[in-house]
Amino acid sequence: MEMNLPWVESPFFLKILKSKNLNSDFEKIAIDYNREGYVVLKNVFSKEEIDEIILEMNEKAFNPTFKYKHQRDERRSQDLWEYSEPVRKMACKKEVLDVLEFLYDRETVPFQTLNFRYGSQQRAHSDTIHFSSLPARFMCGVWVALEDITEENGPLFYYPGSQKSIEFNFNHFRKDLIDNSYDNYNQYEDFIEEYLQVANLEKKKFLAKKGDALIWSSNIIHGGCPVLQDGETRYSQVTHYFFKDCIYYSPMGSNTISGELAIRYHLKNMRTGKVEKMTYNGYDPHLIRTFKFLTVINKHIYYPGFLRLITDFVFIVSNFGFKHFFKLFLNKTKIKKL
Ligand SMILES: O=C(O)CCC(=O)C(=O)O
Ligand SMILES: [Fe+2]
Repeated sequence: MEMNLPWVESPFFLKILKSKNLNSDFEKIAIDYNREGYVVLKNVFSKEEIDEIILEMNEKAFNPTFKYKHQRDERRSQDLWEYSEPVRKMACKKEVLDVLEFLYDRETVPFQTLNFRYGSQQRAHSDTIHFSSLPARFMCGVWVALEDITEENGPLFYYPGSQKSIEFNFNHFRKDLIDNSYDNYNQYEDFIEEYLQVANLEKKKFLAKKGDALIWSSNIIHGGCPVLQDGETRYSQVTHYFFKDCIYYSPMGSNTISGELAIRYHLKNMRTGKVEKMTYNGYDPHLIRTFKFLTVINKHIYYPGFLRLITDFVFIVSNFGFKHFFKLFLNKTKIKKL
């Protein structure tokens, strides 16, 4: 039975596995991923590939005189791939993409890099709160050690099997109908912490060697351990991936009760450098913006084109300015669907 889920996350996983006639290596990868929610690829990146990236991180991401349009601080920089070919190449490494495409049976859409100089010390979370897809769970992360990871420098931690729980978001623990935003992210973190106290899951740490990678499924609970040695580095690169022919959204900014989603209209595929076209399994979605960035997907609301154009105009000009409106218009991007 095919479901709207990656086959490795399907309740019919074992049946599908049998029908695939895989060799024992691939079979093991699939079984581990299904059961544990992660797999480790040992020694996939060479010293040369890594040293080049560390140089780029120090010369660009963590150099305050280098002009940088994305989020960064002294610990972490987002989307360095837009400035660095070695970073982009790591994110698009064939050996890794082959495994991802095997696990998800769809082409990968690498869309975000995070380069860490120090341990994130991030509290436990699932990436599904930030990145989700329709159909669900077509998202994963790959964490690469750019130096040896020890107990001291804040290793990645994760809870094997936790990906099998539901995709928690605000409607699971908030009583009101408020639209979510990053302002209340800590309520989600508090919730996950309490959940872990009753969930009977084992905590593991990724004590990786330089060049090792860990693939984790969208819903596995993970985070960063405390850094025990002050000032000790933990050079690492994370890439977040979606997969083709999905609708991409962020539950964190969505109203998951009313089904109004914060759609990621401008998601750039780093393999092509272009904004990724969203479809639902290849079918064109009908996206209607309801309020600010929120969007519903349906087939029945009639919303005359000229009305949409007026409200889109007001919305885009007030949020991004005149220039952006014309840029969008001329590029024939999804202005009508915004
Ligand atoms: O590297 C870490 O410590 C955590 C990173 C993380 O949670 C992520 O990139 O999704
Ligand atoms: Fe994460």
